[in-house]
Amino acid sequence: MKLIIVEYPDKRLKEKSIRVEKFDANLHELLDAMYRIMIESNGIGLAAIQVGYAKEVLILNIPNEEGEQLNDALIEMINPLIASKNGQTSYQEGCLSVPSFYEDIIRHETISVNYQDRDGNTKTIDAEGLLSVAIQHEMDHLNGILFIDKLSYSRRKKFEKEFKRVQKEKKRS
Ligand code: QAP
Ligand code: CO
Repeated sequence: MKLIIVEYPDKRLKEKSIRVEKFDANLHELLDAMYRIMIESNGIGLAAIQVGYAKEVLILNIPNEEGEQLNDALIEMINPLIASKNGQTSYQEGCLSVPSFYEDIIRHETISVNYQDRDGNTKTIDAEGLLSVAIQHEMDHLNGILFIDKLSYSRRKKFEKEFKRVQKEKKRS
């Protein structure tokens, strides 16, 4: 299975993802292929819609304090739901589907998330810091929301201007 990253302004990124019912070999193959392309693309989080599958599937691989991105830190979340949330935090976010653009986004500081693993087992994670931010960013993708959709009117205009400039540059080269 060879995946490619769907990039803004592709309409698929606005699709609402659908709950996973079957925890079968096809799901496992998708998860494995998502991990490969995320690592290859230097990402720390990826939702299935970013590779064209409108399913409630996301993966996260947050680097440790040494900056190492270890395989055993990989988290796979199927059908995630936020059970509780507290506080506010701001983080400079990016997205593999919106390359080379970064902006500060306000999120909940801590969250508790219920989800299923690749075998359909129910799990709960209490997250803070970058993991909390990353889960919220990836869960937004499942609802067709990009981080740039959360910008103020003036910041969004700044993005659109920057985006057009980069597109023109790409055409010339
Ligand atoms: C989502 O984002 C995220 O522009 C994951 O040129 C972002 O992995 C969660 C990336 C911030 C929490 C905080 C972006 C790689 C990767 C780029 C990513 C790029 C290369 C983004
Ligand atoms: Co993203």
